[in-house]
Amino acid sequence: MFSVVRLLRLGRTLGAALLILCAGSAHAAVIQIKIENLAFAPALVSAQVGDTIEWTNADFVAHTATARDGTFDIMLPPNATGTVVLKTAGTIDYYCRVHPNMTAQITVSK
Ligand SMILES: [Cu+2]
Repeated sequence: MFSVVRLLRLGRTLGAALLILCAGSAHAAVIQIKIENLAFAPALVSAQVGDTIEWTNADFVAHTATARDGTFDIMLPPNATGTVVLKTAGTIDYYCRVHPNMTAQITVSK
């Protein structure tokens, strides 16, 4: 026969196991950013570690997505698509090396 104390302990153990399962089951997302008319759209995005950012250049000129901290530097010829997987939490400021006034930001949370 289970005592009440034993049942409570079992419940707590199951609860902890469920929490771990839920934490591990977050699905990575693909976040799309379009480059059009010399601008990143949206310029501000929020993401999570493990998510993928996918840029598509809809302009007739080449652009880059270049992180100021050196995390990534992606060439984007006209009609090209480029991706990066976000590995660490933090704020990433990036810009286009061809048009330095094109700036944008990704906020990555855990
Ligand atoms: Cu550009």
